[in-house]
Amino acid sequence: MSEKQKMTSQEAIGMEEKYGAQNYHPLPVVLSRGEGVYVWDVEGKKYYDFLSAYSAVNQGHCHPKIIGALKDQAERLTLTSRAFYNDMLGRYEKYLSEFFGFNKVLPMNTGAEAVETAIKLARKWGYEKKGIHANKAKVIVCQNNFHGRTITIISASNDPVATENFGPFTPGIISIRYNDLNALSEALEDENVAAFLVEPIQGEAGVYVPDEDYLREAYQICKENNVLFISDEVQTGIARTGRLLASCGNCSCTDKLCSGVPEVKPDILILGKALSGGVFPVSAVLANEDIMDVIRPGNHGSTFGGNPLACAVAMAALEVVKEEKLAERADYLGKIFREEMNKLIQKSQWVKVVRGRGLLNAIVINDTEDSSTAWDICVALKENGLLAKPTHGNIIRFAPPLVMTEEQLYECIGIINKTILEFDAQYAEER
Ligand code: IF1
Repeated sequence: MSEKQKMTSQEAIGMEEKYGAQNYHPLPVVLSRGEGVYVWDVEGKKYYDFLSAYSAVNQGHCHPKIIGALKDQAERLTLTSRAFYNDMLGRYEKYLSEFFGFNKVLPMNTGAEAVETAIKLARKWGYEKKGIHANKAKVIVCQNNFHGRTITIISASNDPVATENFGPFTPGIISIRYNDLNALSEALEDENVAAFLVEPIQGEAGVYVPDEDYLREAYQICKENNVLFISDEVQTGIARTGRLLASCGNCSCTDKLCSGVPEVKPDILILGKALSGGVFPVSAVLANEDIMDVIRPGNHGSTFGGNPLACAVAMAALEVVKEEKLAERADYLGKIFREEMNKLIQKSQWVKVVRGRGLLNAIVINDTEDSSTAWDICVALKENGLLAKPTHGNIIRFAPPLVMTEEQLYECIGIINKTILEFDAQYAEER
């Protein structure tokens, strides 16, 4: 970019405010460059990224291998549509199937599209394989879920901010409490249920980790009732939680991390975000043939889904996960992080709880949900060189890129400690 084109943070924020729909309330920082675990603002200040674009940038910003694949493929062929075959899609589908241990892939773009796809697939399976009467199929979801922004998906949401004045909503959804097996058993008594859609860890709800045996048992009772278990791993997948998938013990991950973990192999697996390393939207629905074969030509699709550029980028992004052992790294660093946050809890009146798995963690701030404390802490963290974002008022999510080193993590823990203990000192002074 030429000097003339450069702008200040204030100018950039002003333009977004003037010309953009106001559907976000971002932290006041304007980023213009990223590399690995770091991002830089337009004034050149460097930050640790502790959001990773909501876990899309697990492989780190602008990973050279992924960007290399992007450039190579961009110079050859970017889009054919599915009206014709291309020489990358089959290769990618084979790679993805083997990587995650399924035998069929349906490629899409965004996470929400993949969730929609999974719901369509489950309904069609319900009618054609399970024998549910026409238009009666239901899908069970969990309270406080986050699966995306389309009308059908928000029909499954109980967040008033996401749903108010967007009705009428899609019927056929049953909402039950998360982490409640009795509620699931009860809901499964309805023979029109085609599927149970669940996040293995609820991200947006505030990184809510269910009981140890929840997913395995939930899967079991779904099987007993001939109901599909759909795992939304858009946020938890691709090594984020210290294993390749948060729900799956039966995949091709090379490491020992899966063993000893409750073995759940979802009937339908939904991936997005880090499937492309955050380069551009690439999502996928995976299932075995006996489910996927209800989808026939014309039933579903997307102009961009399965484009050769996405195929090249996603394969590179998954290679990086394997080569750089990102699941092991997330597992190891996550333990250090929670240990250190538990020490901070002893010292600070502002931090109540730390929870999470791998490098998907959150701290709960000791203040009311409508207080601005978590926001103020995030602004102070930004000043000290670390970017994170509050969720649900008083919760701060911490999800750095998984390529972080132990040394970098300790530096970040230092920043978090210093920032929060400054809040304690300030509070003591005010009293
Ligand atoms: C936004 C949250 C994260 C997801 C799961 C599907 C999707 C998402 C489990 C849809 C997307 C994003 C969307 C983003 C904020 C973000 C988010 F805070 F809202 F919940 F990550 F924590 N399933 N999550 O988490 O994927 O269509 O966006 O590609 O601003 O809406 P998408």
